Amino acid sequence: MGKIRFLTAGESHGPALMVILEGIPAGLPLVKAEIDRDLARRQQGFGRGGRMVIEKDEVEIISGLRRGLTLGTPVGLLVRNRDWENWKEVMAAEPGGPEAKPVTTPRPGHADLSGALKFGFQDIRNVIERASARETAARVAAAAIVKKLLLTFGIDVYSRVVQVGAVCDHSEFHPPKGYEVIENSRLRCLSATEEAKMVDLINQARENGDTLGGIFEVKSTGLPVGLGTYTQWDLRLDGLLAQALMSIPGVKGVEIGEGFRLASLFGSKAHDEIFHGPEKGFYRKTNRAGGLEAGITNGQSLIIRAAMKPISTLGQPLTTVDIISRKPAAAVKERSDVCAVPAAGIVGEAMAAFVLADAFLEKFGGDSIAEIKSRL
Ligand code: EPS
Repeated sequence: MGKIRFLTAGESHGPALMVILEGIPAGLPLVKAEIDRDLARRQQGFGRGGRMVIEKDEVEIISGLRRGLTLGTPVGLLVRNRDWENWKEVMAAEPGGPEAKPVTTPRPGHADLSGALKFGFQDIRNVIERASARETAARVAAAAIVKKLLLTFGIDVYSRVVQVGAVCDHSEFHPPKGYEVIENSRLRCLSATEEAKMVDLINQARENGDTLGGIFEVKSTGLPVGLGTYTQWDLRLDGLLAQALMSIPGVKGVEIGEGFRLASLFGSKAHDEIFHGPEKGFYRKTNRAGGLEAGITNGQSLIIRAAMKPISTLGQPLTTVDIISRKPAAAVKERSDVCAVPAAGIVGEAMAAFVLADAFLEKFGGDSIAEIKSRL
């Protein structure tokens, strides 16, 4: 990504998360409430744990904005961790103070063991804190600005949950129809019937000290033809989107359009035939490609699905080995979520938006919103 760049910092139980976002043109209208709205959306979803009762994420805008308009300068954002109050000693930056009990029993599936071995830590707390999905709050804060930029040019990016455990919602989704249902759903799910089954499954997992994963979908509408390119491997938009989505904690698979299902079809059933009409110009009647052909947007809606594995902190811990004694042990039992697929969907919106905005600015970019409008 060359036009839009961002870096986050912050530990899960440190004082705050921060992010610096670069590449936003001058003159984009923005208010804090627009960022807070997405922060709140990320915190929701049936299956979240005790931490979300403590936090009420809210952004502090440090730079890049003046009187409701972006300045074209780096945007600095801060999201404070309320839980910091309870972790001040354990997470103190200064040396001294009472020693916290080290975490020594790595959770299978988490960064714990590989992280401790990689950095030579004797306390897995040093890994947990930054590997935590808490970091995604900073991404979502920055992406709220990027999404506003895209929306200014008619591009919308929106997520929903289509699977929790083995319960699937097969309902058809044509944005923006259904937004209200999804926003009001406990699991960001379009089908109330499937949502109820998913809730039951999450309750069952919670009772058993177990966790669940699932699949979320990100759809983007209003994309112009020609974002991304086939000319180099690292410029293909499908590859960039897959990387961005795979960077979300817990995500183990990403597909575009019909994705893996296409592999089982004959070519005659797999592709989207092309038509032309006086009003529509070139058009297709199907969208199995999910809006991308050869790494270029084709004017259809972009459809991405990402599979999230079950959360690796289990109430009934799995077997592991203590990194100090090297004896068998039960994995550490941190307070955690049972299912966080709806939250991951909001992070999915964020990551897709970064890539799409970058490609959009690559093609139509300028220093100000007015300049981009004239180019578009
Ligand atoms: C997380 C563990 C839990 C989650 C956290 C991700 O936090 P804690 O250890 O404080 O209970 O709540 O997610 C968030 C804090 C968040 O904002 O999404 C983990 O280990 O990844």
